[in-house]
Amino acid sequence: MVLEKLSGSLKSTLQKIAKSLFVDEKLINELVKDIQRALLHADANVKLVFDLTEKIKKRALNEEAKGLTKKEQIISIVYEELVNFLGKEQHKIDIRQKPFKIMLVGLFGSGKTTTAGKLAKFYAKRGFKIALIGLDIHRPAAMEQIEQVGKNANVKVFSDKKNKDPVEIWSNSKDEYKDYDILIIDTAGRDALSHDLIMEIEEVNKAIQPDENLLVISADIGQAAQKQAEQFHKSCGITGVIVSKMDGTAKGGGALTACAVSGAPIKFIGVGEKVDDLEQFNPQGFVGRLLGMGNKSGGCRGPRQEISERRV
Ligand SMILES: Nc1nc2c(ncn2[C@@H]2O[C@H](COP(=O)(O)OP(=O)(O)O)[C@@H](O)[C@H]2O)c(=O)[nH]1
Ligand SMILES: [Mg+2]
Repeated sequence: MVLEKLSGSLKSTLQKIAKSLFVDEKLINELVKDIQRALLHADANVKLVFDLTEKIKKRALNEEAKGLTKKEQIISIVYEELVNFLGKEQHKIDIRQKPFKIMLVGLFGSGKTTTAGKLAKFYAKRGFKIALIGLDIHRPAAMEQIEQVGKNANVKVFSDKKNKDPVEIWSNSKDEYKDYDILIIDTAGRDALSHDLIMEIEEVNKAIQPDENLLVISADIGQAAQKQAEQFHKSCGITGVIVSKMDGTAKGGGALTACAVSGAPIKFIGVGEKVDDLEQFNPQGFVGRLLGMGNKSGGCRGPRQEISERRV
């Protein structure tokens, strides 16, 4: 699973509570220290972590257990506050009309093209007809990559190896878009959010008017994700974030919390290089798995597989 180390530390902390003879302030202080250590190792922001653990401590000391044992109550407080920490609610994409346009933006190497293929597969599996549109005109071999990605996901790709104008590439196939339910648009990135990149995204944005403008962020940048999400939001109005490469780094916890605090809802996470390695992000299910609650604890807190958006 992703964030294995964080999960291991949090689980053993909760086990410590479960195994203790009685709950007192000393144990709660220990719990708080353990959680702080675990989250700081995952590169979560120090201030955010201290705010979180302060809340946990206050609630654990002051709230009544109401039908639960004190230990159960504390475990439930940790769960609830971690869910809040990661954005609280799930933010699903509502495919509102046809063709629904999802554009991916982000820095070079963040995982846009790979994620475009994963999204294509994700929605194709749910019965939508998908086309990928390759607008990365800068990176050599970008068009071959998107074609390969489209082949793996078994969907149509619109691209143009010779054209250097992304707006033109988009416009040239416009008549054909009405045949698709969802268009997934892959754009170019740069090494940093530069004036050139902003200008290009703005132009593409104006021409396409995407329904969802999703920023792809690599989890390995940890808490720096906050600044990146805020910068992209300011310059090109993102509607959400996809945190990629959650499988390859211990810093993913920091990236997730940083996005949550930036106010940009995390809609998906990438958990591997393959076309199926994408999950809708649901803070409740995610924290449930992190703490090892899964479906075993009665189901209500486990990962809930979303099938409600499945096409009938
Ligand atoms: N391990 C892992 N690698 C990923 C993930 N998403 C993308 N990558 C890899 O990251 C690299 C850059 O991805 P790419 O899609 O080309 O990034 P782009 O420049 O933003 O289009 C490639 O080697 C991908 O295989 C992920 O979720 N997990
Ligand atoms: Mg790319």
